[in-house]
Amino acid sequence: MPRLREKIRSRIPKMRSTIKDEILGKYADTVIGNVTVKQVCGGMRGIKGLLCNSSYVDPYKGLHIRGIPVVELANQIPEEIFYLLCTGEIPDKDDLKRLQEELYLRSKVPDHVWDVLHSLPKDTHPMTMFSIAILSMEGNSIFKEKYGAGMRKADYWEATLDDSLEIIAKLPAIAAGIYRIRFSLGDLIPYDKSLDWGGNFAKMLGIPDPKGEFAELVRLYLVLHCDHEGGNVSAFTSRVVNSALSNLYYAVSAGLNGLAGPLHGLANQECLKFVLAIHEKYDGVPSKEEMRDFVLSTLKLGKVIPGYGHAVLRATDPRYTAFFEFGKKYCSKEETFQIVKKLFEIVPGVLKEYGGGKIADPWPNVDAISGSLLFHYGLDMFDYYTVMFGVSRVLGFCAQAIMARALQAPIIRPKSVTNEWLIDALKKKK
Ligand code: CMX
Repeated sequence: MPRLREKIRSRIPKMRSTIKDEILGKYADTVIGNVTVKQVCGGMRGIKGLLCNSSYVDPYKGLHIRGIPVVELANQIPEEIFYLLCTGEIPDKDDLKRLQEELYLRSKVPDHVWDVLHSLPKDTHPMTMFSIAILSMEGNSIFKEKYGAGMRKADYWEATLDDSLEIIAKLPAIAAGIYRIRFSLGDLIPYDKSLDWGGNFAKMLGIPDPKGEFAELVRLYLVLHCDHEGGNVSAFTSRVVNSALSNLYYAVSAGLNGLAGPLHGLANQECLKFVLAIHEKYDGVPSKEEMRDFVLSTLKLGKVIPGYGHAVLRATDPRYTAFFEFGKKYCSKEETFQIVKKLFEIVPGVLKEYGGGKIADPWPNVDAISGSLLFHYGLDMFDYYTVMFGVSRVLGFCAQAIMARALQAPIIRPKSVTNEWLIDALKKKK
C-alpha cells in the first residue's frame, strides 16, 4: 500500500474543514468579483469560479505547483510531481520507491488496447489514438465497479486514486506504443523495471539516447507540462466530466480531446511547423530583418504566431525559460534552436506593434520551444507532440479529480444565457 494514499487520507479532514468552516461557513454569500458582458461573450475569461489547489498560474511569475515555482522543480522527476500535486509534499526516497513500484505493478496494458489501436485507419492522429486508448479501458474502472456496488461518497476519492494509478502506470507504454504503431517503427519496446516512469517512456519511444540526454528532456517535459490550474480547456473539460461522476477514463479521455485543439495543446506541433517553415524558406537561420518580414507576413495573412500569447500569462512563460536553459546546455548549435532564439528577439516587439495593444501577452509560452528540443533528438513526427503533452497533463487531471472527490465537490454547472436574456437584462440595468 503506497503511503501516497495514506498521505492524501490524512489531509482530507483539514481540506474539508477549510472549505466547510473557514470558507463556506463564514463567507458563503460574500461577493468576490463581478462578471462583465465582455467575459460572458468572451469565453468566461478571468471569471473566478472554480477551486483548484494543485497549481496556480501567476500572470507574471507563471506556474506554481502547490505554491512552488515550476522552475524550482525542474530537477525533480514526474512521479515526485504527481505526489506533490496530490499531497503538497515532495516524497521522500521511500515513498517515491513505493509509488514507482505501484506504478510498475499496474503498468501492463490490456491486450485489447493494442487491438483497438492497430485497427484504426493508418492516418489517425496520435491524439485521437491516445484518447481512444484511454477510453477503451473504461470497463476496468475501479470507481465504476465500486460505485455500482454502492460505494460511500466519502470513499469516492480513493477509487479515483486507484483509477489514477491504473491510468498513469500505463501511460508510458500506451503513448510510446502509439508512436511506434502510428509511424510504423517496428515492435513495441518492453517496460524496464529498473527505470523510472519518465525514463521508461523515453526508452519505449525507441529514440537512440547514448548519453541519456533525451531521457532527461522527457523528464523535464513531463514535469513542466503536468498541470496549469483548473480553468484551461483540457483541465476544465476533465473536471466537468468527472464532476458528473463519470469515471477518470471518461474524464481523462475528454481532457485529452480538449488538449488536441490548435489553440491549446496542438500549438506545440504548430510551433515546430512554423520554425521549420522559416528554416526551409531561408535555408537555415534567417537574419533579424528576414525574421521580422516572415513574422509580419504571417500576421498579415490573419494567422497567429504559434507559441506566443496566453490566456493568463503576461510575461515570458517560465517553462519556456526552463527549456531554453536545457537547449543552451545541450543543443545551442542546432539551427531550429537558433531560430527559436531569434523568434524570441523579434516576435514580442512585432506583436506589440502590429497588434496595436490588442494582444494581451506578446511573450512566448512553453510551446514556442518544446518541439524544437524534441526535434533535435530525432523525435521529428510533430503530430505526436501533443501526446507527450498529454502524458504529462494527465498527472494534473488525475490530481485535480482526486482532490475534487476528496472535497466531495458537486457537479459543475455554470449558467448560460440567451442573447435575448442578456439584452433584456442590460436594458433593465440602464
Ligand atoms: N499571434 C497573433 N495574434 C494573437 C496572438 C498571436 N500569438 N495571440 C493573441 N492574438 C490575438 C488574438 O487572436 C486576438 O485577436 P482577435 O481579437 O482578432 O480575435 C487578440 O490577439 C486578443 O487575444 P488575447 O486576449 O491576447 O489572447 P486570448 O486569451 O484570446 O488567446 C491564445 C490566447 C493562446 C489562444 C492566443 O494567444 C493564441 O492564439 N496564441 C497562439 C497559439 C498558442 O501559442 N497557443 C498555446 C497556448 C498555450 C496553451 O494553452 O497550451
